Amino acid sequence: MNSNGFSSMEIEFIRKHHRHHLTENQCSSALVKHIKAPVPLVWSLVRRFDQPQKYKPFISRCVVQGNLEIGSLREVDVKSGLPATTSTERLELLDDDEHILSIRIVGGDHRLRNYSSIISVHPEVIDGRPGTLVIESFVVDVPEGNTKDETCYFVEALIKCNLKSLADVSERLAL
Ligand code: A9S
Repeated sequence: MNSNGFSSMEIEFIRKHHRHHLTENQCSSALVKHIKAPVPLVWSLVRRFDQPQKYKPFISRCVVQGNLEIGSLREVDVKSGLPATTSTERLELLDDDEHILSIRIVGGDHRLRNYSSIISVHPEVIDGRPGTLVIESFVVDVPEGNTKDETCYFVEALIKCNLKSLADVSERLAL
C-alpha cells in the first residue's frame, strides 16, 4: 500500500481503465472493494444495466426502454428516505471482455449533475481462493453551495454502500 491506500496494481488498473476528463468545478474519486467470490459471479451482477436493484440498496426498481445497447436509457426509482426519487441513466460502455461498465446520469430529481462512473472487476486470489477486485470511479459537478470535499464525501459514501452490498450479495451466492 502507498500513501493513498491503493496498491500499485490497483493504481495500474485505475490509470488504464478509469480515465475521466474533468472540467472545472467537478470532483472525481475512485474506490476499491475486495470480494470473496469469483469474477464471473460478481460481473454477472455488475453487468445488469437493466437491474441495478440486484445489488444497489437504494434502488427499488428500474425500467429500460428497448434492448440493451450503448446509449440505452434506464429509469431508476429510488427508495424513500433519500434525496431523490428518480434518476435517468445512460449506458456508456459494457465490455464483457475487460469487465468494464460505464454509466452517465442524464436526468432525475437529484443534485448529481454530469455524473459518470466506471466500474471494473479484476480477478485476484483471496485466502487462496478465486476473488474479485472491484474498482469504481466517478466524476460529478460540485453543486452550487457545496465544496469538492463535501461532494466527494457524499458520493463516496453512496458508492461504498453499493460496493458493500455487491460484496454481500456475491459472497452469499458464492456459498
Ligand atoms: O448508483 C450509483 O451507481 C451511484 C450513485 C452515487 C447513485 C446515487 C443515487 O441513486 C442516490 C443513491 C439516490 C443518491 C442518485 C442518482 C442520486 C442521489 O442523490
